[in-house]
Amino acid sequence: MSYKKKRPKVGIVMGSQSDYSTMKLAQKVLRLMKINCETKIISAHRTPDRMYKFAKNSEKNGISVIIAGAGGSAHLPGMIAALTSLPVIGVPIESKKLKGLDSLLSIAQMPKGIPVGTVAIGSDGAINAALLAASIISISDKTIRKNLNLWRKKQTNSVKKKPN
Ligand code: RP5
Repeated sequence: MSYKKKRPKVGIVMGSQSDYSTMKLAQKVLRLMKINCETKIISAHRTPDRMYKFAKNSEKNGISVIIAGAGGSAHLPGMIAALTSLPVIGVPIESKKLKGLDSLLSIAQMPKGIPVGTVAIGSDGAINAALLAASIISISDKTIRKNLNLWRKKQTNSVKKKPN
């Protein structure tokens, strides 16, 4: 069975269609790692029922890690983390007015008791969220560990010794 036919492993969610240009980078990295994922638009304030159903059913649906991208007040990752004990990685989306500082602080400053792993603002964060998800999955999946280590090796090899 190909990885695509298996049940989802990583759930990528985002508050708006406008987040997709950033969050599709997470999707791309997961696909490179051969990690199956499902990608959805879920807004904590615009579609609260969708968010509740997604979070409550995530474990049952075979999801191991959730990556949640949100901008502005960015409560989506924290709200999802409140509804499931699966690991949640929050990606702060670069907002128009505050350049994502609002998103970053909102996601990183979760009060004790409900953690959300937080990565960098924007595209670096989306890519790192996927790599972190791969790393979490690799604890119990040798193939993914191999894929992740291969990816890292390629990255190392791509760094030139001298600038030109
Ligand atoms: C948040 O509001 C979304 O995550 C998005 O980053 C931000 C702006 O959303 P749109 O107005 O572009 O739909 O909920």
